Amino acid sequence: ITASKSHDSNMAPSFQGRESFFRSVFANMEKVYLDRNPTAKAVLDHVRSADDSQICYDHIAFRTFGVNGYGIDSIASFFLDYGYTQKEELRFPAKKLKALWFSPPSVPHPDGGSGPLPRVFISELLVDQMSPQTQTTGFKVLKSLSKYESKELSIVLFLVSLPTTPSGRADSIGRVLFLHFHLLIPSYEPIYCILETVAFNIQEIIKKYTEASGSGNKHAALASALGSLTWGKPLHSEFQQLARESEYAAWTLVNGYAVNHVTISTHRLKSHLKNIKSLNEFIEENGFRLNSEGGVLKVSPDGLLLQSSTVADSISFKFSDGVTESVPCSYIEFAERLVLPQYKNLPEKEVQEFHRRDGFEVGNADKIFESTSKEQLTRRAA
Ligand code: OOG
Ligand code: NI
Repeated sequence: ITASKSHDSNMAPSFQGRESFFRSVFANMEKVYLDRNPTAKAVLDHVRSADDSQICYDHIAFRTFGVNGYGIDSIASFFLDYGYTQKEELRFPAKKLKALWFSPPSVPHPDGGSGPLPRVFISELLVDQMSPQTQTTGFKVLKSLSKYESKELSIVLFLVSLPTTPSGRADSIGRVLFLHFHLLIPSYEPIYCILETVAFNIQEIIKKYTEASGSGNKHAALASALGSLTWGKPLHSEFQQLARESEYAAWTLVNGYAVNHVTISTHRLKSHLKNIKSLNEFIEENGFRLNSEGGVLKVSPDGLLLQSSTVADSISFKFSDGVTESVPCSYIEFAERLVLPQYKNLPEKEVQEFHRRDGFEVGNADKIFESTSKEQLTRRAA
């Protein structure tokens, strides 16, 4: 007995130590999230004051760039190392996204004050499916060779140099402009300046930042817990270009590995708020807007997974070129998992999490992704 006792006490601390380290990393990720997202914090406070149960998270979510080791695996490895199991894959062809979810290890004493661990939902942008062409948005004056100026008029004739075409093309643009001005003002002398095209390529912008982070992908969990980007801040124009093609890409460029959302498990609450429809009403009554994409309540085809979410908060972001603008940050989600048909006769007190609908649903998720979209955010400001 003595031997087995001492064996137990040798084992217990190592397991507890491991779990407590995991929980402390997780708590820091959550702290960064709550500090940055006043809506998420206020929603949790409101739910806590109306329902005196310990709030359980159904899941937490992250976004990543699916390129050169920066995708799902980069942040998943931390959860896998701490006992999580990889589950199903979800595909979002229109958004060019893929996601995986991970189930938590079972915790020996879930009610010992610490509560069960949440599922983890991680998505990635399929970067190689982004438009590969370099797109030109305009011209920037490189060097002005001469200028026509009179009291009434100030004209510069542009000699345009395109990086992709030899100077012949540039010269012809210059000539066209010259002819045009010559017709307007016959005395007009050709005046030249050199323009540089403003060109961008979505894939290259993403790779520029992920590559510049060095081995940042190996430290995704650390970055998330510290609330730091592993790459430098982008130019404002780069953020805008990405947003034009993929709002997800733009979000990930400025938020990196920060928690995208946590989800309150509504069926584990005690009050009437355990019903997600009541919770939605409660949230709206308290002045918060819910993501209305495809209707506020998202229901899986089997009717057993019900989800809703707030519209993301925005945060003021200083881009590397000095431009400061507000960018979308994170949101908070709600999920109610109903009891599976085979357990429908179980007395309510006996129902446990594994008796309920598990996993995620592409149709629901597709709409929840919109919680950070410009459309939902501007609807909010209106
Ligand atoms: C994830 C959206 C999907 C869910 O629970 O289905 C989702 C995201 O916005 O990154 O959270
Ligand atoms: Ni979610």
